[in-house]
Amino acid sequence: MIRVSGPDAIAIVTPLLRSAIPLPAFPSHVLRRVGIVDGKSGERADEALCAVMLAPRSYTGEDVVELSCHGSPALLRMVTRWIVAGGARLATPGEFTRRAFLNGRIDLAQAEAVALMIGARTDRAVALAARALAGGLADRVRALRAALVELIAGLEVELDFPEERIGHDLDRARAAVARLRTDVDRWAAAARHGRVVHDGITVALVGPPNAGKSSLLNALLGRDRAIVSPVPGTTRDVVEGTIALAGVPVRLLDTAGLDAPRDEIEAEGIRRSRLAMDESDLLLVVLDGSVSPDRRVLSETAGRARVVVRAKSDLPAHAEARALPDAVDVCTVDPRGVDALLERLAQDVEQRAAAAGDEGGIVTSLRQLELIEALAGALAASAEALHEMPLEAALVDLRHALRLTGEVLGVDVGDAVLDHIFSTFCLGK
Ligand SMILES: Nc1nc2c(ncn2[C@@H]2O[C@H](COP(=O)(O)OP(=O)(O)O)[C@@H](O)[C@H]2O)c(=O)[nH]1
Ligand SMILES: [Mg+2]
Repeated sequence: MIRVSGPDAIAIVTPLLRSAIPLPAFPSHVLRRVGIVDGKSGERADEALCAVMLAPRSYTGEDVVELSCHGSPALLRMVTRWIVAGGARLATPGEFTRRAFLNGRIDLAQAEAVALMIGARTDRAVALAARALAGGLADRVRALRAALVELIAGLEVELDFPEERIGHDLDRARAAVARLRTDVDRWAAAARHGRVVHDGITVALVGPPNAGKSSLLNALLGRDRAIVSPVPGTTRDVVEGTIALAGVPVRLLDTAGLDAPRDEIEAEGIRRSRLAMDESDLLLVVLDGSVSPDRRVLSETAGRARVVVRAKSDLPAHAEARALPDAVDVCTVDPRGVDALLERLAQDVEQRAAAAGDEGGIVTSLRQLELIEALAGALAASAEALHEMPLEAALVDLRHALRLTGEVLGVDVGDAVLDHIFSTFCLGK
């Protein structure tokens, strides 16, 4: 689809179309079949569907023409070139959404939700992004903003006319701040869970060579991703694949194993295994259940979030391996042999991703999450100040909180912030 937005959109596209009625006479928001021709030679290039959406009732709030062509990249490049030759220019990443924001069609929180939707990789992440897109967070922040304005105004009156006591009395202000804090703390918790759903988690398979790590990776992925062999040291580079568990993308990293290296390549493999371990949220410590467990791997991973896996459970178990507390048996030669592990992993993921209480799930950009956390801090500081210090101190914190709500919604944010946000979008959104 080619999208043209701006006051000249219709004039620029008109010479390229052949249709029963000319483009400027198109009714708004109606899809019509058109021919697309080379403006110079008049030669027909494609049959397309065309819609005009007149300002302000369009995504950007400007006049918009959309052409749904046949999907050949060469064709799309060609038509785009003609449109550019007619006076348009190529959009920068996220520019349509940026214009929608600048023209007041959506607030900044919703604009960022568009990027979250585009980046959503599971059903669950899509559901959260849809909620954000519908204004889930923005509505809450707007309500908070209104409450802060009222609170600040009340306290200012209190300061200016203390003898008349027409403002909020202090107890009411304290109670109001306490309520707002509870809300914002809940949002922050829910948003942190939401980031897990959106970003997913990374799980590294670690353990001694030949324990069955690569076989386990393949079994979890349901395909032969990593090379499996009885030769220790087969896996040298980190191999990865992603599955969805509990609606959360789970990136699995198979590693070379932590052993004394026999050569330079293996040494590099082990170094990469350690890096993979460091960037992981959870470790699967894979031990061959038929031999004495590798104590070094167990002690090296003891401080980390981990699940100990007793691999090759089809073989007679070694007594010491059997004694490992809380280990999950897996067998990769049996098609159901990893079900127990998948269930255990899904539980772990669910805990990290669980929607916090009645918030029902919030996903935000990292920028918004930082702002919400700062907001929680500002409210906490104002609560303290309302108890101990002169009123002015509490007002400073509350005004700071008010500014932060503005930043979430995009009130008075500078170009630098907008550039940063929209640079993460893809072209054409
Ligand atoms: N009996 C049995 N052998 C297994 C199982 N999983 C892996 N193996 C064998 O153990 C050897 C090492 O497996 P591999 O996955 O390459 O281990 P890695 O070095 O830890 O990646 C191979 O010969 C596999 O066929 C299992 O569940 N049962
Ligand atoms: Mg391997």
